[in-house]
Parts: sequence; structure tokens; C-alpha cells
Amino acid sequence: MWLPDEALRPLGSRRVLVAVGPDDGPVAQTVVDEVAAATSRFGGVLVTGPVTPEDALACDVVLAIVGSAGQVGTASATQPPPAGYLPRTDSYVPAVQAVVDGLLVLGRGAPMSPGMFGLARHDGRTVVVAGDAAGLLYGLHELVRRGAPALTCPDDVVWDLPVHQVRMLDHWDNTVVHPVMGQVERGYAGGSIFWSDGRVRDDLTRVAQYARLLGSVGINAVGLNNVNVHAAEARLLTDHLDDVARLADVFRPHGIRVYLSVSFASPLTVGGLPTADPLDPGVQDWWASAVRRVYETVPDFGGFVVKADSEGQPGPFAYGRDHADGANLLARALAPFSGTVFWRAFVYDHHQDWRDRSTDRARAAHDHFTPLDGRFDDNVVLQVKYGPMDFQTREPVSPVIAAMPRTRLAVELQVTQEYTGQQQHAVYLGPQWDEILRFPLAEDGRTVGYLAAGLPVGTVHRGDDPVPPAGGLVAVSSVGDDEFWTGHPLAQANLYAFARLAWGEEDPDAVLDEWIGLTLGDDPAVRATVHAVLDDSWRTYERYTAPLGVGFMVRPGHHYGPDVDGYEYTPWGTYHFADRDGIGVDRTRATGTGFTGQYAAPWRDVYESVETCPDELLLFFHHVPYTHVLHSGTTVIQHLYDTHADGYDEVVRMASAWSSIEGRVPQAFFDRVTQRLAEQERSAREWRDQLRSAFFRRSGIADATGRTIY
Ligand code: GCV
Repeated sequence: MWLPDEALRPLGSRRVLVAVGPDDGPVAQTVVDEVAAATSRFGGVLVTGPVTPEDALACDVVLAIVGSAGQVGTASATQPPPAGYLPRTDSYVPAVQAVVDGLLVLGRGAPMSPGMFGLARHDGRTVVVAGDAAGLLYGLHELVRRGAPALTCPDDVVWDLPVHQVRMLDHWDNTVVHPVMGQVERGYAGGSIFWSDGRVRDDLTRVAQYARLLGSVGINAVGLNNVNVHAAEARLLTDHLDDVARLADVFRPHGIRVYLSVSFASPLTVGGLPTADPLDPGVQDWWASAVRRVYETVPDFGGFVVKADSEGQPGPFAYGRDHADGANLLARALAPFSGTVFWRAFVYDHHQDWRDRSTDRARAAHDHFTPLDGRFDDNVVLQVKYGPMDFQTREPVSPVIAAMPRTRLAVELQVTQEYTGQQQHAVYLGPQWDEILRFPLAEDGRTVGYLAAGLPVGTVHRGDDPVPPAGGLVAVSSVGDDEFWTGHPLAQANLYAFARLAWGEEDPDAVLDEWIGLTLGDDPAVRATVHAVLDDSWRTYERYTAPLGVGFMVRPGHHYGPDVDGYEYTPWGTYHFADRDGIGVDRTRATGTGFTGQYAAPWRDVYESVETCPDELLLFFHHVPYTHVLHSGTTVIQHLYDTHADGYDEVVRMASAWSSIEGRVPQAFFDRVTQRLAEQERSAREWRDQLRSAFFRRSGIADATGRTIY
């Protein structure tokens, strides 16, 4: 993973002052410990504790919590940044002059928001200032990412702060091995790093390493258990809080709060009450006292993640209540302790009759939740999957995201590669997430990233914006007890990229470049090769699997490998309706399910018409003949033939590129990637041949290129 010891060499070989002032909390201690470890390893010096300005001036690097220290100088900002508005990476020279010359203190009045830091180079000294310990930790790691140049470059200053206030990874870990789903649901990297035989592991060394890695890239929230809460896990809330506390203790020093997934039926199943009705006073009392006990054990507990009335999980519908009633029940129990409920919008009928062409699963979240806009308490965040279906390789952005202006919102991504190659295939998801976050939801140009952050992407407007407080960005984690953490070593890049995009970085290629450097070093051949393998890998995967926005042509249950009709006659609502004449789902208002009507302008019209619908989503919104001509100029069937053949050829090229760097990366890393690329090639060939053959047999139309069809 990223952050090998070597990454800290430039810092560790310097004289470094860490001035945390009166902050004796665990995060500040982590900064001190990181610098202490680095300086002792690489021959530098750590200076800490109360120091004079002279002490500070004798250092090459100064890391300071501003406004709490005092010991390193008394200068105040000559001109604090204008309240509420700061460009993210612009210089603010007067303040930095004060910081460096004075030495250091920006002034208590300066608006240093949580996690924010300034990184300045002035008069031969590198200075990191932050308003809180988390900001100092993030500034330290920005310094590490920049490496030696940050310690030698000309004068410069950068201000940075997280765009998303909550940057969360949800683990779908079961405490015991589930008979069907295994220990980690949709986990492709071995067992849970947290749990073993129903309890927290005795040895939490690996969790500590994980927490350090996450803290270094700004993750500040972790869900500890699967959103499908089975009987054993439901008791974490009541019987095993000591286990939760042990994990919280490991995450806390890295600025990360822990959350539990809870079962809505807990008052019944765990508490022995006759009901879990959210309006029942006994149920409300039960939750209030359960939550009180949690906070007695874990005072900085983050809150709950809830999957209710979804895929068999219990919820408020059983009592004739709606999801605002359900979410507010938990929110009110958490409110006295400043806890938050992340309430998932993934609610649909998974017992649909496939014969029923009028019901459309894509509509479900919008139908259920938009009537509730404005009814959720302030400490409820509605957690919405990025697409209306379910983490497919290609989906339109969910219309729910634009449709609930009075609700706090978090967008949910999937780092674990359920439908994107299961960490057998090299698929870098940064470009997919980038497209999602940049998607302009409506005519006012607001993007998904904007709404999830409460901020325009790339700016730091904190003024008079009417958007409710930010919900954050959430993703399902991909980590397990595998030697390489993520099964496929290159899948580590996705974990890294999620964190960096959640922080606010905007260029997935640059983020990938960072990950390569931090993980595999500076060898230009390695860098170029990993880029050659990963840069376009999401689109490559799309080419050989899911054509033009059709999803779910996967094997039912485990979701790996091709199966054109695997989900076609099932209750899951996941159909493509391919027959001998055409393919796709008519979701138009004119003749289909009306799903296009859930979008704001311009998308409701863009998607409604085959003329304007983007090619890559055509079959998500329209049922068309195989001979329909795409904007690209080719027919639907020829596109399918071409992309599946070309996608496979690209995988062959990826494998060949990788083979060229044997000996330049650690052998075990090289071997694992090589082995996974071989499986990717086998699987892509299977996808190619099954889909090309299946659609030739259905349509009877020949591949114009004459390539083999079986
Ligand atoms: C945790 C999909 C997955 C399920 C997952 C569900 C969800 O349906 O296949 O394994 O359940 O999404 O996000 O809740």
C-alpha cells in the first residue's frame, strides 16, 4: 500500500519542529509519533514541546497547530482571509508572511475550518499550519506526498481543506462467516480485518496500519459492519460494545470516527419488545437507552448506517410508517450526542414479477424518498447510490440527488468491485467517480459533487449558500485480510483514489500518479506501465462487459462473469428485454416507465429522446432495434460486436505491458498482478465470445468485420 517508510525519508532527514501546543489529543500525538519515527529512521531531529521562536527558526520544517500553540510565537495574521471564502490552492501571502516571519500564528480569528491546513515555503523553511490536529495530520501527509521538492522548492504557499466534510468507508463485514455471502459481503480480498468468530480480533495491528493509511488521505469515518445486519451483528450494539470501543481506539488517533450498521428491528429482535414501530414510545426509549450506552463506551461514536426495507432488511414499512419516521427515530436518539444517521435510499421491490413491464426498479428511490424531502431531522443524511440501479459499470446519475434540496445528502460509491471485475480485473475507477462527481445535475450547473459537499466542486464557498449542510461522500470498502489488502494489488489505487476525490482532488489521472509514486517509487518505466494498464481500464472493462448502459448480464448471485439472461426472468427488476429485434429498457415518459421524468431539465429531455440520449446510456433509457445507428455512426449490434472484441484485445495489451516491468517492482506484487491479468484475459475472452455469439444468435445479423462468432 501507499506510505512505505521510504516516503518519509525527505521529512525524516530534516530538523522538524512539531508544535501542537496544548492539544494533547490522540491525533496530535499521531503527528508527533509519525515525525519521531521518520526522524529516528532517517537521521533527522524532532523538536517538540514548548519552544521559543528561536527554536522554531532553527528548524527546516515546522508543523504547528495555529491558534492553540502560542509557544512558538505571538504574531497574528496581518490580514485574515475574507470570511467564508478561500480559493483552495491560492496563495495568501500576507497571512503566510505572518506565519513564517512572525513565526507562525495566523491568528485565532482566521477561519481555519476543520481539517484545513496551509503549507508554505519561505526563507528556506517549510511550514505547515492547521487549525486543528486533523488538519495538521493532513498537512503532514501533503508534505509527504510532495516529497523532497516540498522541502527545497522556491517560496510558495498552498491552502487546502476537505471539500466533503464526511469522507466515509463502509465495510460490509460480518462478524461471523455468512453461509452465502462469506465474511465480507461482496468482499474480494479475504476475511475481515476487524472481526473473527463473532468478536473483534485480538490482534489489531493490521487495523492500526489501515487506520494510518486512511488517516493519511483524509478518511474520517468508517462503518464497521455490513449494512445487511444479521443476528450476530445486531448484537454489536448491545452485547459487544467493548469490541466497538477497541476498534474506535485504533481509529481515533487517525482522526476517524466509527459507525455501526444497525437493524431497524433491534427493539424486537434484540430488545425483546413486541414491536419496532418508530412511533411507539417504548421503541423510542429503547433506542435512546441503547444509544446512551454506546456513548458511555465510545464518547466520539459517529452514529448509525441503516439499510431498511431493502433486500429483506426490516424497516418502517412494516408498521405503516415512512422512512422519515424511521430515520428520525434513530436521529433523535443520537442527537443529544451529536451522532448522525446515514440512512440509505437503496429501497426497491426485490420481489418484482418479471412479467410486469410497468414496474421499474430505477424509479424506486425517487418514488419513495422525494415526497419526504424536508421531513428528515438535521442529523439524518440520506445516503444515495450514485446510480438508480446498483453500482453498475455504467448508469446514469441517480435523479434523487437533485431532487431533495431540503435533505442532507451523501453519495455512495463502491470501491469494492462487485460489478466491475471483483478485484480479479484491473479496473481503475477514478475516471468513473470523476464523471459522476462532475455530472451537472440541472440547468444551474450544480454537480453531484457540489450537492454531496454542499459546495461547488473546486471552490470553497462557505457563505450564504442555501444547500443544507453537507452529507459527505461514502464508499463501500474493498479491503480484507489479503496480503495485498485488496486482492488485486492494483485495486489499492481505487481505495486511494476514493479518499483523494472525497478530499476534493479533481484529476483522477493525477491521483493515480500519486498512488503509483507513493506505492511503487519513482521508476519512470513503472509509472508509465501502471498508467498504461490502468488509465483507460474502466472503459476497457465497460467495452467487454456492459454495452451502452445495459447492466446485470452477470451470473446471478456472485455477479462474476457473463450471463446474458442471468437476471432476465428473476424478481430483481434488472432486465434488458433483448429479443430478436432489439434491446434496452424503454424508460421514457412517452412510451415507457416514465423514469426520464424524474430528472430535472435538461436531462429529462436529453434522456427522453434517442436523438439526444448519449450513446453510452442509450440502452438504459431506450429499447431500440439492433440496426439503430448510434451517434458514433455505427449500429447498436456492430457496436456490441466491436467493443467486445476490442475490449478483449486491450486486455491482452494490458497484460503484455505489465510483463515488461518484471524486476522493477517487488516480485510478489508483480506475480499477483500477473496472475490476475491472466484471469482477466480469460474472463474477457469469455465475455467477448458469449456476448458476441448470443447477440448474433438473437439478431441473425453478421459482424461486418468478419471476426469469429461461435
Ligand atoms: C449489502 C447489492 C449487493 C448486495 C448489497 C446491496 C446493498 O444488491 O449485491 O450484496 O448488500 O447492494 O447495497 O445494500
